[in-house]
Amino acid sequence: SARDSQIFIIGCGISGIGAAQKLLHHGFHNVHIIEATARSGGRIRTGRLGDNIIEIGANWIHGPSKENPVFRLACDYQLLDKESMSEENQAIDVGGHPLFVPNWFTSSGRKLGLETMGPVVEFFMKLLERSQQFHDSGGEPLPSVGEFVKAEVERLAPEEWKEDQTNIAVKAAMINTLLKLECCVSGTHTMDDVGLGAFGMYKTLPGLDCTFPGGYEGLIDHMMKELPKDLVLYNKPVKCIHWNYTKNGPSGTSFPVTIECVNGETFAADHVIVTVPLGYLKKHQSTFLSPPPPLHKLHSIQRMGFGTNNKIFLEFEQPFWDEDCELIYLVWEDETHLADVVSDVKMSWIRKLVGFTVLKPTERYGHVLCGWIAGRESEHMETLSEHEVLHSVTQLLRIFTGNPTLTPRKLLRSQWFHEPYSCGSYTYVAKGCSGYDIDNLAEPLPLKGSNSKSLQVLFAGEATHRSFFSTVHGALLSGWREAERLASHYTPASGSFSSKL
Ligand code: 6YU
Repeated sequence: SARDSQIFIIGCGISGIGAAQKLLHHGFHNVHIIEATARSGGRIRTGRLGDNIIEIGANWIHGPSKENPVFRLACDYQLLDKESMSEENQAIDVGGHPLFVPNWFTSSGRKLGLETMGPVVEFFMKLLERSQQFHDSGGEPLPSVGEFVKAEVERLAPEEWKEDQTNIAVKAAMINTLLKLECCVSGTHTMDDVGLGAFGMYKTLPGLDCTFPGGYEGLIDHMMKELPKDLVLYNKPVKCIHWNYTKNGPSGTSFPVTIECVNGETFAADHVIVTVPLGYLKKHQSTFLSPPPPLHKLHSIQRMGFGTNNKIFLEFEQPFWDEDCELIYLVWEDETHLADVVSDVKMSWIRKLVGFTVLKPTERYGHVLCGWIAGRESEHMETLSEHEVLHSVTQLLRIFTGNPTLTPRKLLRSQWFHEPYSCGSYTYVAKGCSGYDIDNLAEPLPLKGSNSKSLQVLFAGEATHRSFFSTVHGALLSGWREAERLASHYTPASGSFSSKL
């Protein structure tokens, strides 16, 4: 029967796991996941710094409320604390920018107050909100978010900062800090690479972002427990997917797809769901699919953005931040020119480190900070030894706090760009791209209307979700979507049948 078809999913991240879960639910029983590494979870990865649980990859449930499938699963598995599940928490809607209690430190060792910096943050947030509105209205005046925000700051700041002339230079420098923070949020080198027209495509859900007290990977563990033990083939990087290719199977059946692994093993399939990260597809675009995908799909793979955002965790004996502080901003007072990239990556990469989130609650974590750094500066940081990174961060903090003996106890950083099966952190909609590029990424092969057997290669993963790209819930929904696509391929909707009568 149709349910006997051989289905392989490439990648055991949350999108691959989600696809497997739904296919089994629909009664397909020849389902396997082929995973390059020795573990499940992909970019969801929980680690340890001393006794502390830390998130090396995904951090928050963005928009934890009923509509978010990751939130629903986390509630079902009882992985969240009471406060995160409360109705109040679900109802808070901050449009994707949680209002962390901030501390501002500057490169002259000053600590600035809310009266100076609060209005700068508000001013910047308004510009970001306006950047999102071109998606509905079109007619964007500039190609990128970075160019738009910078032009608007130049135009409006004199008026905006007219009343309070003190700290004008530091306010301008603060805009650079906020731009660098947006680079981390979008996972890009510079906001000049993020398309203005498509910026508003990303949708936020209500709910105040929350974390998993026991680690994000607990979600993966629970999902994996519901799948058959031998479903995943680990340590088998796939080298090439040969499609439109007929191989005779054991009982005279023929399969349109053959999966070739790096170790030479092959698997014959009716359908393959590809969930590898966009960064991986970009890097291996000329070899991963044979024949190569049609040009419009290839172009979208090339044009869409996939950048690096890394974390640097630090543990301290004592906090140098306020007790209620949730986010530490670093402001370089000498950066008077509007820019979110450094001029010399090797020498000054550390300037891209925008600041730190404080791991809470303190009773659980002690005094641990998570530093954020995006872009090519972040990719360079990955090439340095842990010792070199610790040295640079220590020097930086001594300057910004004015405390010449401040010394972090421990350090751990992520290296997403050099992870061979991620090749970066997550997707953004690059300059010149639109929702059509995401549709092209998601479009199955062969294309509709071809004479070959359909739905040979399907595409899921974070990058293929039009409004929730770059998130865990986007990835999960994309896996479910491709499983449903296969299920409805074999079960023509009864509705459409009766409507013909
Ligand atoms: C979220 C968050 N979060 C921080 C950091 C990172 C990410 N995300 P996977 O890669 O998981 O799986 C693919 C598998 O394929 C993998 O196991 C590979 O080993 C395997 N594979 C590859 N090649 C193969 C081959 N050849 N053969 C076989 N197997 C192969 N998301 O919701 N909250 O806080 C963060 C964050 C540092 C790196 C995140 C966050 C992104 C998610 O982690 C990610 O989307 C999913 O885990 C991907 O799952 P998957 O299955 O698709 O791939 C306005 C506007 C702007 C828009 N952006 C704003 C949104 C903010 C985004 N937030 C991110 C922020 C953080 C901090």
